[in-house]
Amino acid sequence: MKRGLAVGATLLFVSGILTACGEEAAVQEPAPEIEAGEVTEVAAAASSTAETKVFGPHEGVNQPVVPVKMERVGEHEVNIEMTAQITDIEIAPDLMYRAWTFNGEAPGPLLIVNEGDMINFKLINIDPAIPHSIDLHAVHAAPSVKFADIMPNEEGVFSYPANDPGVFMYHCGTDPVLAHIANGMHGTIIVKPADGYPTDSEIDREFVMIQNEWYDYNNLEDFANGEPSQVVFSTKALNEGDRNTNGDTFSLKDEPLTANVGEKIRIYINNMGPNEVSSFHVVGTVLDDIYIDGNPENHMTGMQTILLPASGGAVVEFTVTEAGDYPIVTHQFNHASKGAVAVLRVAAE
Ligand SMILES: [Cu+2]
Repeated sequence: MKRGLAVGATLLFVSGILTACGEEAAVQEPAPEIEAGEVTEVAAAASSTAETKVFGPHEGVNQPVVPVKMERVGEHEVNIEMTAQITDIEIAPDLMYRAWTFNGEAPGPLLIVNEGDMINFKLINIDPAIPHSIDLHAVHAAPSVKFADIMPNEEGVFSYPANDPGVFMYHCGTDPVLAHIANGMHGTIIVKPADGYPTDSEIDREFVMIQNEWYDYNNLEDFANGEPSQVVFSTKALNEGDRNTNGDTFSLKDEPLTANVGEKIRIYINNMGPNEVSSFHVVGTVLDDIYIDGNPENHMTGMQTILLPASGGAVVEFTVTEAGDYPIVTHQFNHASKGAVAVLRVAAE
């Protein structure tokens, strides 16, 4: 709404300037001598909606979600196939963002492999306009070779060993990386530890949560020097039937995550940035066990808030001892006030 008003105000302002006298009739609609293109261009600078400002080559491009393909083809080998594509995402009520995505989701689909797996990765770039790529933080690989750009309407195949357990970010690494991440090309890959976590047997319920920021639509200047317009959470399906949401201000408030009193909850959390850290905090409990970056070796206990750098992940575990609503936030409340609040609704058994 606020942005809609801003665009309207800009249009009125521009109309006034261009017609020089600000007659009432001219304010109602652009004067005939104004080229429509001029107005569109100026108005676009203040807008973030897909309807009013779209990267030229992506005008009219809104590609349907393509399910990710993950197939185990051997005891220690998995094939993953993803698309790079352009898809509209609702990031706040009635605010659409023409996101650059993996598979039409932002954050992209959750990837899950086992420690020791060889990942055979195929990236199909169906964006008709620009190259994209995949940078997996979970692997050792030469970026210039294995994270290489895939041109529009082409595909690339790369193999990577996943030998480190944890909760890792993946993202598009194509220049300018900031634009590709801020426009939505990021996600989480979980590499499950071969020997599990020492607290596995205590866990009753688990979720995935991801934090990311949104800025003015495809505005590299705002990505680089501005403040995020929205800071958001999403959840992704860890098991079949779990929810998949995009990074938005409302989904995890309108429809809370749910648990029962007395349960020990595990959350796989990952911060996409692109720019901000997360001070991840669950109101009404203490984080009993924390595995920084999701590695079982990085076990910490009894923490109130964990710091996730841009790209950083963790596994956090806590108990809910009373029924009620438990907000989950980044304790940087300027960011929480921009959307980064989820609710865990705990029912009496
Ligand atoms: Cu990209």
